[in-house]
Amino acid sequence: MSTLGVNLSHFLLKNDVEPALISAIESISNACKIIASKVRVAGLADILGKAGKTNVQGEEVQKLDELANDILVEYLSESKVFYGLASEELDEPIFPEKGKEGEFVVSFDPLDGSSNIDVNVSIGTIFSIHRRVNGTVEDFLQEGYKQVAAGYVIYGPSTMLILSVGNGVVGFTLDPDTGMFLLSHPEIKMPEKGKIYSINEANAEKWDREGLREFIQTLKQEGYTLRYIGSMVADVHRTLIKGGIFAYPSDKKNKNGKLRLLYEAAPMAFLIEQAGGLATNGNENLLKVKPENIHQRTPVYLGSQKEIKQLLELLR
Ligand code: AHM
Ligand code: MG
Repeated sequence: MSTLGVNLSHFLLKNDVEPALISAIESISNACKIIASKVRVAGLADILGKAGKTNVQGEEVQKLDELANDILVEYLSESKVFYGLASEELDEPIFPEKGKEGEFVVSFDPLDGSSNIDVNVSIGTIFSIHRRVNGTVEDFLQEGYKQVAAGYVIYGPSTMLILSVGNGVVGFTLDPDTGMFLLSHPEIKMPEKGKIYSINEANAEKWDREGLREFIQTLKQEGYTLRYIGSMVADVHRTLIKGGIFAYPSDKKNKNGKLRLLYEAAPMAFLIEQAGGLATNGNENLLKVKPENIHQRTPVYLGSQKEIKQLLELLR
């Protein structure tokens, strides 16, 4: 079912998503609605924060990425469906008291691109859900293709939830009047080929992967243009909708690049592939990489079929 305007829970029910997974996704979407409301007034929070570091409600003013993390931890710990939580903001995973019988583990980046908060540029929350297998930290270290759901919420001019439960990609827009995520993009399919490349080209001198500079040069000759926001959620969102390529490669200083496998690369790779694109670390499909630790970094190349195939031919 893909009736425009239907709300998230109804959509999941109608698509026969298992009840525990519906609860899991609902708890994430509820936490993200709260984060969206904080992001919307981020500038004000700073002004209010100056008076003794408490806001008008008498609450302590926190940095927004810490706040986003606290909100997610609280909501997801209460939801009973998550046996474990791993966050980019926390050194170790959390195993909530109420999640002892939980069927899933979730990994998330609470507020990706948070260096962009000060300049009012789109940022987001990224999440990845795996099934509980052993009931240990090992459960977070499953390959990306084993995700049962992945998605992100982008806090932009509108707040959107982009989601895959393994049968395509759908998008919901937060309706400020009803406070509900309503289906706005029933089937997100990437074009076979795009016109945009998205990479921090200031690092070009440092890139250590042979063939990458040549690849970018080829795209320029083919008439591609560059768009780079520096906020992965925003850059991937554009790539998902318009096609092209987003990359964060390794370089001489950062041998594994910058982005994290669990919280950023794997969920985005899942969405990109579910929308018909390809995702690689330059050597293998990102979804086949078995993580060795929860905070592991990886080079990332995500995009349309044409660009990723072309890249893989040139990389040495
Ligand atoms: P963060 O998780 O600390 O916010 O860092 C990740 C962000 C991504 O959103 C973005 O793709 C990347 O960092 C940009 O890095 P750079 O400024 O080096 O181009
Ligand atoms: Mg991040």
